[in-house]
Parts: sequence; C-alpha cells; structure tokens
Amino acid sequence: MERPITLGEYIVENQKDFAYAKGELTALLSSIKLAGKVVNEKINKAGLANIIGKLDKENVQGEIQAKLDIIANDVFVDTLRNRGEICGLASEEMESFISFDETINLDSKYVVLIDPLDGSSNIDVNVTVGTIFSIYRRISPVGSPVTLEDFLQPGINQIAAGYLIYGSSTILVYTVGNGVNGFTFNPGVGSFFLSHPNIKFPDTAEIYSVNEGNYEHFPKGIKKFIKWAQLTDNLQNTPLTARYTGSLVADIHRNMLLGGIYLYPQGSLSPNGKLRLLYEANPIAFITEQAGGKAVDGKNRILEILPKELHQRSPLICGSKKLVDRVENFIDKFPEGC
Ligand code: P6P
Repeated sequence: MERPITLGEYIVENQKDFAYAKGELTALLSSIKLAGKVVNEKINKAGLANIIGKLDKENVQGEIQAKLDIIANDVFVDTLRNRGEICGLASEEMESFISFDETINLDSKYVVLIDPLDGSSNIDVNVTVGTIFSIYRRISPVGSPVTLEDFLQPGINQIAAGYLIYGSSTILVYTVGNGVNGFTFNPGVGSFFLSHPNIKFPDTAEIYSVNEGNYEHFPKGIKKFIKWAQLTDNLQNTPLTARYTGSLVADIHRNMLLGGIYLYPQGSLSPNGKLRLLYEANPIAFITEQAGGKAVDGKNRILEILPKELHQRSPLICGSKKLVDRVENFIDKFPEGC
C-alpha cells in the first residue's frame, strides 16, 4: 500500500501555490512543523508531570510546569529565528514584537504572528489545545529592522495561516490561499502525513459552539440565534448540537470537519470580544474561508478589519456559511446591544 505523502513532500510538491516563495516559505513552514513537534512532546510530558512528578522532580516539574505558554512561545521564537526564514515575530505571550536583526533574518521577506499555546488552561485537565500561526510578507524594506506596520496588516494580506491541534493525535492544518490541508503526526516515524486533503465545510451544519454561561451578557441578536439553534424548526428541523471545549482550535477543527459554527461575540463582559484579531481571529478566518466557510465579527468580514494595535481583540463568529448568515440576520433584525 502506498504511504500518504508527508508534509515536507507536500510543501515541496506544491511550492507553485506559494505566490512569492523562492523556497523561503517552504523552509518557514518546515520550521513551524519542527517547532510543533517540539511543543507536542512538551505538552505530552506536561500531562505526565502530575503523575510522575517524583521522577527527576526538578526537571519534569520545574521545566514542564513553568508556564507552558512561555515554553511553547520560546520554542517557536528560537526555531524560527535560528533557521533564518523570518525577520520578525509577534506573539500573544510577548508585549511587543521581536525584530530578528541577524543578517540571515533581516534579508527575509516574512513576519509571523502566533498564539503559541491557545487554550493552555485545558492542559491540566487533558483537553485538546493548539498553536495558531499567521504569515505575512513584510511591508518595510528587506534588510531593515521590522516595524509595527509589518504586523498591523489586514487578514486579507496573509500569505499563509494554520494551526496545530494537540489532541488524541497532533494535526497540522494550513492554507497558503489554495485550499486547506491537514497532516497528522506519526510519532513512531517523526513525520506529519497528509490525512485531511482539501478540507471543506460539509453542507450539513449540526453544531454550535459558544460559552452559554455568558448568555445574559450577549446582544439580543446572539441570544435569538442561540434560542433558534435549540429549536426544532431551524435549518434541518432538528436542534443543533452544543459542543464547546474552551479551546478555539479544537472547536474550529471539529466544526470544519462536521459542519458547525463557533461564536465568541462581543458582550457586556467583553465589549470587543475576547479573541485576538491578529493571531487568533485572522488565521482562523483565512482557513475558514478557504474551507468554504465564513468569518465575521458580527458585522464585518474578519479579514478586512484594519488592525490598530498588536493585541487588539475582536468578536469572532465563524464556520458554516449558512449558520453565520443566520447569525448576521438575527443581529440585523435585533440590532440592540446587550
Ligand atoms: P471562555 C482560550 O482561552 C480561548 O482564547 C479560546 O481558545 C477559547 O475558545 C476561548 O478563549 C474560551 O474562552 O471565556 O469561554 O473560557
């Protein structure tokens, strides 16, 4: 039986899809793949830290139970810097961006924004977490230090985006604007293999994902959608299924494969939503659209929002187009606030 193609083979075979790449984007995606493997190993050890903490106590507990977000962040910063494919990086875990000023980096055309470990509070209870990444061509001149403007670009400028989902298996899902593909990690071989070619939202849409504990704080249109989702006379004459893990990547991945919608709307508790535009909403929106879905903030297409700050928040309503359309209809019909 022929084996599935590896991520490395796929990237090389499909370099023509990378509008600008001269092999740099290929190398950059390979670096992200490497960093993902390292983070995956640390996350798995984290799960053991509470069980085997007494073994080599200092190392396992000391290292692993340091904030895993910071550990994951440092893995991506070091890997991407050392391989010289990017000139700058911004992360949820760092107040400001980093300009990699070594020569090999300054000559690179790309900047990366990451949420190195999204949903990390779930690690202690062994629920799926993820890494989210977004790649842009720099705006400032090649050879000079990066500037904030290199990062404050609208999502439509992304040249690649993706996520790693560390769940029952570890899968790297990404797009370069020519569809979405998923690659599952085989730890026995140490490689990612194509497992989810050309991911598209299915026609059916059975799931809605929202933290209903915030229901009282939602705008009227969102409340109306949630009640509609629980009724029988909706799109497919059956109530939608509620699934919400508290990990954006897990909810998005499941809804993209099975059909559904994720909502983190604005509300009285979070007037601008909770998720970050640049390294959560934008990459997820790029993938969602490339898989045939839709991603809005309630009124605007996520990818067209013009960023003003590195860590600015945005509401995010994304998934199967017909469900996102339905939410927008309710918001239009009931425009009042919370
Ligand atoms: P809440 C995790 O902290 C995260 O950024 C997303 O991964 C997740 O969807 C959301 O926040 C969960 O937030 O307020 O429902 O716990």
